Amino acid sequence: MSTEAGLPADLPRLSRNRPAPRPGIVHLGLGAFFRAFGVIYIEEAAAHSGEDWGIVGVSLQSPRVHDQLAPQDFVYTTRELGPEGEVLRQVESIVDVLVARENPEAVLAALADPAIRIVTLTVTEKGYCHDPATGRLNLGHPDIQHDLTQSLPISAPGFLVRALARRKAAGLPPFTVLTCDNLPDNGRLVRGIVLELAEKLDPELAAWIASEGRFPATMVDRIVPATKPEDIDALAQKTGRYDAAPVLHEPFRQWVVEDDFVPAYGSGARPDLGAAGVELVDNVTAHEHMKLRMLNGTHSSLAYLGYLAGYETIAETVADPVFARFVKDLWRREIMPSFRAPPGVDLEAYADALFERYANPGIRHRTWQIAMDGSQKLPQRILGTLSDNLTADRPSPGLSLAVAAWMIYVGGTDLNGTPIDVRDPLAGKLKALSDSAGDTAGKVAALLEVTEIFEHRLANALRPAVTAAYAALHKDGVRTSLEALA
Ligand code: CS2
Repeated sequence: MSTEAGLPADLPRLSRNRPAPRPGIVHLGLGAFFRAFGVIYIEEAAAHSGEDWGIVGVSLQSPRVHDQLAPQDFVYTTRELGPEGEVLRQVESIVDVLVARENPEAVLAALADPAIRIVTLTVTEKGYCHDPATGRLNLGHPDIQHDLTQSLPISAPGFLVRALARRKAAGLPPFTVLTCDNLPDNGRLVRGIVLELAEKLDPELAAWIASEGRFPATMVDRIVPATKPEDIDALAQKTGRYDAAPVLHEPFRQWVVEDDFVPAYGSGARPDLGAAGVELVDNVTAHEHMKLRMLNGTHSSLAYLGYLAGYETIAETVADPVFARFVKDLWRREIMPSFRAPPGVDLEAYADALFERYANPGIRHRTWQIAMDGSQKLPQRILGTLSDNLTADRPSPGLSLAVAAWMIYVGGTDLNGTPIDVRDPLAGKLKALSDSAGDTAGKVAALLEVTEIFEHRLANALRPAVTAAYAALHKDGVRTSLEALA
């Protein structure tokens, strides 16, 4: 057997250099992002204080990451890709990986372990089973329906609530719930979802969580493209050791965390995150707004428009001067005026740095990857800005074009008539709505009526500009439509 590049598959696997740390954190949703971000910060913080902060990773559905990491003692390589070269590092803080679908009881037992003080989450926007337009738990969601009646859950909110119930019954303090997903007011959002579910199951439990639980909000930032088979082979070739699950990332990182952890644990409530460069603040809202609107808002805009223009990655997209101009104008004219910068942050410099990060040729971040789950992303990335611009009477032609590009994208066919592989929890519904209307105005109107995404007032106000943008994209193509904005 050999790998794709013809390397012998019996190359030595990675293994631990030091004893595994005692666990203090369970992480739900062990994807590439957290392994290239939170795990590194936590490992640095633990190294600084000399404490053990091992992490038990949980994959909610797929056994893949378990199967990749188990034969290599759960250690893996991170590959930092900068414009001037790369830095490799071996990360050793994950001590076990559990697969919730296969063994939900093991996950609950881990979450109820007295040694666990924090549960971090990266379950993506859709993993919270909420309604993106309102931020409330979607009680009609099939996973929530399941978790309301069965004691072994399948959803992330279900695991949190059932595990908190076990801790309460055992007389233990709750764990701090530290969400690391790109959602607005993410701490308050997850708190609301957990309380809503707990209330349905046991109002006393809900009251206990409300008074004892802590749900600090966070702003997380690092660009982490998906690892491809060729990346695995290239790394093995370089190091002579086989790592089945390396992660790639850009040099930049920023983690801003509200310093509000469960007080019952005293100084053991969290790792010394500040020593690793995490910004511990009282309120993260300003940072969150900035990041979601400036980075994720333009990422999604570039993803839909770039994909429709035939570009595979963000770096390729912004290498086109028409797109470079578009994204810079989007920041300065439509996004920056829509919110208040966090104290001490120069937004012009922030935008310049973002552009450099997008242009990093080492990071092949696919437009298709970012385009995923748009129904869950649009409200906090683009629609909030549009809504604030409306209130202020500020035009938003670039963001309207981005919404129109998303509508064409979820219609399932690109501008050349080629089918698009749309990944979105609402994909079926969105395509059916688009197909049901005969013309541009009808398609735009039908999609604006999806109340999970668009508020009524905003939908009405957006209709003329988005209809015109949709028609222009079809008639003139993406680049000409962008040039017309300049
Ligand atoms: C991206 C984010 O995939 C996406 O939707 O916009 O993952 C983005 O790369 C990160 O939020 C950067 O911090």
